[in-house]
Amino acid sequence: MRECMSLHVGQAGVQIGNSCWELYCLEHGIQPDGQMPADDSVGVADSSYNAFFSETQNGQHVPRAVMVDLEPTVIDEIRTGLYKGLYNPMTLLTGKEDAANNFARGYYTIGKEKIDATLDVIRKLSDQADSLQGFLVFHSFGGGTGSGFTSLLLDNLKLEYGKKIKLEFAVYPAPQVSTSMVEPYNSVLTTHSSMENCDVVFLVDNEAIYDLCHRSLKIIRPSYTNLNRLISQIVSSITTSLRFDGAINVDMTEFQTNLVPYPRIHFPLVNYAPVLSPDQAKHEQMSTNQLTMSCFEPSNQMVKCNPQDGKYMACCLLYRGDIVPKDVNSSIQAIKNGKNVQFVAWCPTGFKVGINYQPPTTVPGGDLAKMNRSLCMLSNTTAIASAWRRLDHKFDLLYSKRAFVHWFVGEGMEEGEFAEAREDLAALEKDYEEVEDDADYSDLDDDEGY
Ligand SMILES: Nc1nc2c(ncn2[C@@H]2O[C@H](COP(=O)(O)OP(=O)(O)OP(=O)(O)O)[C@@H](O)[C@H]2O)c(=O)[nH]1
Ligand SMILES: [Mg+2]
Repeated sequence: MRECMSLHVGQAGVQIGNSCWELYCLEHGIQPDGQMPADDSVGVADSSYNAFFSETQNGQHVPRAVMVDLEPTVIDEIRTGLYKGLYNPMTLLTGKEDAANNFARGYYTIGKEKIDATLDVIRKLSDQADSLQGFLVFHSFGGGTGSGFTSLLLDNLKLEYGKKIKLEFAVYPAPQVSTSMVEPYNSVLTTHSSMENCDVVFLVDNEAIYDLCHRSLKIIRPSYTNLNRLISQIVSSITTSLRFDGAINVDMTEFQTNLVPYPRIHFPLVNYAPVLSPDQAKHEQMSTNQLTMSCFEPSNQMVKCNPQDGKYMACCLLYRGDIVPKDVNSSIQAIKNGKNVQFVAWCPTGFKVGINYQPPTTVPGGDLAKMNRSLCMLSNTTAIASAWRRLDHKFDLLYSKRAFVHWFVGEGMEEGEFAEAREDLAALEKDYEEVEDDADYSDLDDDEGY
């Protein structure tokens, strides 16, 4: 048993978490009160879900999750909602006052008051586990808690659980649903601060998700609930190998090994298909080949960028449902033969494949059609560097006028941290350029920023 602990920080982290745990429960047949009728029946050999749920003496399945927000309202919704009986109340942590969209409040002033209590709960859950594999951390880049408190937490996790894997799901800010002016600051500060504390970061660009909901699911004005339901499908696909036994299942460490050629180049692009509403799905059945092809389309990306402008370093394909390995092989062959997917010269065009034979589950009354197969692709492409360029540009516009900086300095931050963080992001952009050109990389592992 290799347990995984989920940490949900700030509004976005908690609300996405809520949606993920709802979906996990449906997938594993766990009721909102934690009971799992199928668990008692004889012959249930697969208990991999216990990596994500701990089981109490009376048969209740409790998420190995900690939710923390510096203010109470978001977590109060869970405390009073349908799934209130699912969580251990000890693992729902709230403060009195939020970080007001300010990294420095989340990291220094307000966050400091909550960090010990949070670490205590994490320690308790970790003590209950036989062999904790690592952490999944959910948060926004833009919020004060999501950026600042997450960074503080990761600093502490590094000290206490140095070797354990840390995967992040981070919400990349989008103008459509933006909540503050200073999101570029918070994003750059938290990315800099977590660069060395995190192994893999899956970016979820709210603009890309919003467009998918709007265009593909025909939702006129998508709400956070709509966005989060789609995000949770993706999180579920990425974590199936951790929660299910399967014939061709790939371990999480194995994905990491395959996806991250250099420690800092750890932001894979996620694609998902099919994204169809129940109405559309009546007319469409996708073959494995069509599914694979459509997963390579830019409209199915979770971050807005153009893969044609970059090169791939690695590619993992996570299939679910009614899938035959032979069809997967021929689909990959077709992709390789196409001109669209260009790999860096130093990397063989290897595709890593995972198959989970259980079809994707949908939430009753949700936006996604019930399909008998789906595909989630994780690729490390240099094209994602454009997401950093966009963010850095917005940072520069604000910072050139030192706009809003006093709010951060007033909460204990030194102005020098802004420049330092921004330089680190410039170095990251440069790192992507270097891996893309086909020169000699023998010095990439030494001290030059790698
Ligand atoms: N996808 C998604 N994004 C969200 C959600 N809630 C907030 N966001 C985004 O997250 C950013 C704001 O951060 P929040 O997570 O609300 O802030 P917080 O972490 O609670 O921090 P403070 O409120 O400042 O203490 C904006 O970019 C929002 O668009 C959500 O439920 N889903
Ligand atoms: Mg908040």
